[in-house]
Amino acid sequence: MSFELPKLNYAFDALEPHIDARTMEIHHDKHHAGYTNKLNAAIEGTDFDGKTIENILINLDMSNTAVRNNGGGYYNHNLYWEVMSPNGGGKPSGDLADAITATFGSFDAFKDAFSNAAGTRFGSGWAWLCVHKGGKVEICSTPNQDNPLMPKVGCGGIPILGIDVWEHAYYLNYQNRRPDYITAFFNVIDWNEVSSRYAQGK
Ligand code: MN3
Repeated sequence: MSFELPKLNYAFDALEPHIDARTMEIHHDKHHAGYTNKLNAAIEGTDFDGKTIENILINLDMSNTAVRNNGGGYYNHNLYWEVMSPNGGGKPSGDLADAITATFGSFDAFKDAFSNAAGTRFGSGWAWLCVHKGGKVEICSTPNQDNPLMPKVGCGGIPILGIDVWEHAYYLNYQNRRPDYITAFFNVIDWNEVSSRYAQGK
């Protein structure tokens, strides 16, 4: 069994003007495809073959850099595409909104904290909103293609929202202006999808 590059649920240009079509196309068809192919090559014939990506990452030996980098890259981008939507933006409601308010005090305070985590991640990496068992949410950032499912990485828990802050995610449109990309990302967050992941993860 091998992992497949998922199809996007929307067109490459569907997230414009927030994320441009060319960036989306290269990011999905080249970068994510590359992680997928290299992950498959790294696990072929090993004990990982046939396991779910979550199972692989949770039980990962962090010294296995091929699976760490490419398995992380495969999982992280799957999540990233799905938590964005042309109909996104706004704020969460229901249980997720309550959990965010309980931890951060308000949605605006959460937005500041998440933006800060994404903006201050030095070099390449990701910022996450994760849910812990019981429903508490937490923000962290991780380098490269690491994520909190991996042993002793970031805040732990299950990622329910993630932003890619590698330059390949924004450089064509925003150049060095990562903060502008982070602000724009909030206009495409699919809070229904994040809420559904919160409900499953808690
Ligand atoms: Mn990327």
